[in-house]
Amino acid sequence: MPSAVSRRAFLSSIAATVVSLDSRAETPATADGLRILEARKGSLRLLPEPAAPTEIWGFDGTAPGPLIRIPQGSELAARLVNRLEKPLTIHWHGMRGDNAMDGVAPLTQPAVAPGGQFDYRRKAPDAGLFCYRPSVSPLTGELLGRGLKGLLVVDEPQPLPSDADLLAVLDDWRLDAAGRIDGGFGAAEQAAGDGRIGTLVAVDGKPAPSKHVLPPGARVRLRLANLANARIMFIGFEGLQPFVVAVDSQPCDAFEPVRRTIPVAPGARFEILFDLPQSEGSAAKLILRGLGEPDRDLMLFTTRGTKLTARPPIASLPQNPLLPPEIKLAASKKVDLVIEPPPSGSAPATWRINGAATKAYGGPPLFQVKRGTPVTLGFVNRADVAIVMHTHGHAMRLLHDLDDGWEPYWRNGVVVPPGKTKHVAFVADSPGKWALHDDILEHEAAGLATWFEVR
Ligand SMILES: [Cu+2]
Repeated sequence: MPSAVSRRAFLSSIAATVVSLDSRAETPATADGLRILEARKGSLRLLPEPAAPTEIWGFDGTAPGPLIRIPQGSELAARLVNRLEKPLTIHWHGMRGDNAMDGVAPLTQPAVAPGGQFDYRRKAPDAGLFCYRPSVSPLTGELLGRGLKGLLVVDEPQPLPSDADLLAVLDDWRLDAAGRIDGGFGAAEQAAGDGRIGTLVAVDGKPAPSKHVLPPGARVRLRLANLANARIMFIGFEGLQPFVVAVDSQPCDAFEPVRRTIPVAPGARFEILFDLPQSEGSAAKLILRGLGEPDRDLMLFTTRGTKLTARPPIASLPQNPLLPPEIKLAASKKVDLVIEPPPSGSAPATWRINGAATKAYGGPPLFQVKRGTPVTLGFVNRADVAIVMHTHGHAMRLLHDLDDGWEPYWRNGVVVPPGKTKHVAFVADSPGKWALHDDILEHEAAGLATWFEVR
């Protein structure tokens, strides 16, 4: 009879095996530590037979691409090999600093031409869940919409105790009836509206829901990333009590989300801990709330086997000591972005920032600051659709609407509902040219994209 400890260790190894056996099989490094990420065509079974498998573009021909997993403080070294007919980069979404490795063409590097390659080498000072994906203005929406995306996990030295460590790429695919990817990228109604919303919701490259069988009482660490082009996902938890322990790669004090629901915008990551029910045969699940469509199941959990002994209450990850303990708002550089949607019926559809069309990453910077300057940004959304404003290279605080407090977690991207204004603050502590854009990629391609310079 194995002890609880060895049984837990055994279960952890099962969970690790499950993760490494799926479509996100971890990519091995070469002798010099370089991981090769080959962008090429592949196919994915998204619709049941008799539909044909869907032709996709993916890193190593899969979607999501291979999982990259490295220890905190180590070097991330990856070679992008472009076997597609489009220019590419890899943007390491959520990583702070190291501007030359941020992978935004043409802002931080020229795009890698078909047949070319590019080596990324950068330190990984923060532990957390990140993603990797191309950023090539204005093609990014098509590159992701055809499947170029993957996860990067930077492991903290002392992981939170858990019985299962699950990763989930949430995505949606826009398919025609035959299962082919809808080629209508850049459509004006998507650029001016909600973006490219997929017809098929997927978890890890397979139609939702994913199914997980674990022992009663198992503690689950679940790391979610929304890698869809445009769908803002409101995700509810049923049959379990979730605690958020990290948002957008940065740990926070563990908290139970209001109404057991989290809003997960494109590009957002959440780490959640929960305990499965104590009784065998119990069910728990994650649900994608409808917002005009029926609710649908995302992830289904069933308990089976020997009950595990209860663990101590869920604890927080250590906070990131590299982030500023305070941001001097009164002394901050204040920049408002008044964001206006394309006039109805206009083609091409062009968003405007502060009254003018931007030239995205090829135009002048929105602002320049000296390194170390606190910055407050106001996002004034004059559109009747939500936008998701993403700042590269920095972690931001979302400020309260009515006082100078802030939400108790860090963000890379914030949802600004239709007609609303949101303020964020951060310390511009990394020199370089940083993209600032809507992470609804059809909005970004249509001009809701600019940049700032830290000198
Ligand atoms: Cu990003």
